[in-house]
Amino acid sequence: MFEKILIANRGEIALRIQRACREMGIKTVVVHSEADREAKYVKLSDESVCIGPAPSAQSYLNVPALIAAAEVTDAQAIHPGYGFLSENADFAERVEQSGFVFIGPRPDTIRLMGDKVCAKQAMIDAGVPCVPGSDGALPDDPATIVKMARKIGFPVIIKAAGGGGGRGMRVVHSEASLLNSVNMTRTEAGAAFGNPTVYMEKYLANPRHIEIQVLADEYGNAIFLGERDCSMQRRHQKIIEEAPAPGITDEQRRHIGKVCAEACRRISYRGAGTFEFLFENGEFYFIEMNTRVQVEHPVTELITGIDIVQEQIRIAAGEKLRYSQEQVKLKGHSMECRINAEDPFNFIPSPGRIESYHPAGGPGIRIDSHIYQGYVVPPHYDSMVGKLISYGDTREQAMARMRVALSEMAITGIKTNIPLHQELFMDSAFQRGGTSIHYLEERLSQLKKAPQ
Ligand code: MV4
Repeated sequence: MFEKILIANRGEIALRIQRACREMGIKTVVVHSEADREAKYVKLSDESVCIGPAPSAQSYLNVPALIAAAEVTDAQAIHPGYGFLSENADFAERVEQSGFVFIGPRPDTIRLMGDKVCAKQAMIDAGVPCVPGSDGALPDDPATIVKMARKIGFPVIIKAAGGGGGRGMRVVHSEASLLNSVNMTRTEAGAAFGNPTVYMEKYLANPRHIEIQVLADEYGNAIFLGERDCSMQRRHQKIIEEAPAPGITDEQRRHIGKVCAEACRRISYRGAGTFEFLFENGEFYFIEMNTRVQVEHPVTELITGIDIVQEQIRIAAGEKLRYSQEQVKLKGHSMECRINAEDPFNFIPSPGRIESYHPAGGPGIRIDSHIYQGYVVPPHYDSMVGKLISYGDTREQAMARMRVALSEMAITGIKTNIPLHQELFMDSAFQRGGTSIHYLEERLSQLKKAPQ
């Protein structure tokens, strides 16, 4: 096992990774920007290195500074967390070339999944169900594009191969706007991702977003850890996640889970990963694969009892998976509220000093957060300041515990989205479960039209 790991991230996930390391007896190096110097998790680490000024381009995305920090501290491995450089194949490659272990998949796997056309082709080859579409990059010939769209049937969606997570895509409702939309998406994709390649899919009007968590080792072992429903989102920012997904049968879960684990073996996947699907009319359609630990991993941890970050570290150290599929038992229900420093209804960021902090607690409550009274939320980064996670024997119990926790939780000095979560946990459609990816935005526009 590693003796020392460098954590190339900040905030709650830096603390989460540090906790996993400390529990395993691994020393930690935390890198931080000038804006994060005073954070408590920085002081809790065995060593810390300032890697640059506040803007992430000069600190958390500064590859030479990160490699130098690993060199001067004699770290053996680097955990990238999520966001920042976590899905940057060039970074993973530089880490390995410099003699460190990258805690994640091999660089070529990250590169494969980063190109959404290649990723989809790999999944089709591996037997994963995908959204019907162009089966590869769109050609230049306008007549062929029109023919493809007619065959798929309108509406269609044009997506950039270099996009993902909602960036670089455009819905097309009729033939009249097709070629113009393709050209605009190409131009934007070329500018944003340096790759003008686009592809076409049938546009699913009202799907849910359901994802499968997997773990795979270097020896061809791969398992799935059930699914998460992440449909409650606004502008591609998830705000509530849960596991398992309401209404998914054991049969559906076993089937799609087996397909994902098999795909991992097929592509020799290594580490933790997530297969993202759209789910509509009882069918799963693969859209993307994430090759990092995700924000919402705790809901899976709570229903499986498996520490996903520790497993990432063990796999990176060359250990075999410690669980067979039969040993993975899903039990109970878990929900997660992302707590953001922002206005709860207009979403304007609200950085600043936390004057008081009263965390929630009690049975079935977990908080993953680096905040404390007196902590200053810097304005330079993502507004998420923590995650409130509940667990119960049933979905109803997990929801009831979340309602109590949301009423106890008090953060003053900055605005947070806790009031929005309180409203959503009283919402009858959400209480029934199974709302689509469009539900929150529709609900918010109703609130705007009819205040109170
Ligand atoms: C889609 C889709 C409908 N049909 N693809 C958005 C993020 C990226 N991961 C894929 N996305 C979508 N792809 C087809 N063929 C709708 C979305 C989508 C979405 C997906 C997941 C979560 C939130 C979303 C919000 C808007 C659109």
